[in-house]
Amino acid sequence: MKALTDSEIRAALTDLHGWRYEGGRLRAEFRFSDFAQAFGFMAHCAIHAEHLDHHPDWRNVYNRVEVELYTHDADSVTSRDLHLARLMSEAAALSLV
Ligand code: H2B
Repeated sequence: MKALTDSEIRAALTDLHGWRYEGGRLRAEFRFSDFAQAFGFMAHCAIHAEHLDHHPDWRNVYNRVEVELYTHDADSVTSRDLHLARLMSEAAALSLV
């Protein structure tokens, strides 16, 4: 997987709301109405992660899920991270309605 340049990453983030590029990683925080919604979101994203063979570093506290995405193999952010970020944002949008 090829590392993306900082400007490629920043350009991709313009239509990925809630994600920021910080410390060499994509980061986002999702909030839900309760733990069940947060965990449901994580279960949904876990299936995507398995399909993509690409896994988030994440932390859940009650209704909050903090996510960091980067590609360990490339020690950088790649198109796979952007792909997973997009899927996670879509999943969160579904759970929030
Ligand atoms: N997830 C992430 N985020 N980065 C990786 O480099 C990565 C991964 N590599 N999931 C995969 C699994 C690799 O370890 C396996 C062997 O394909």
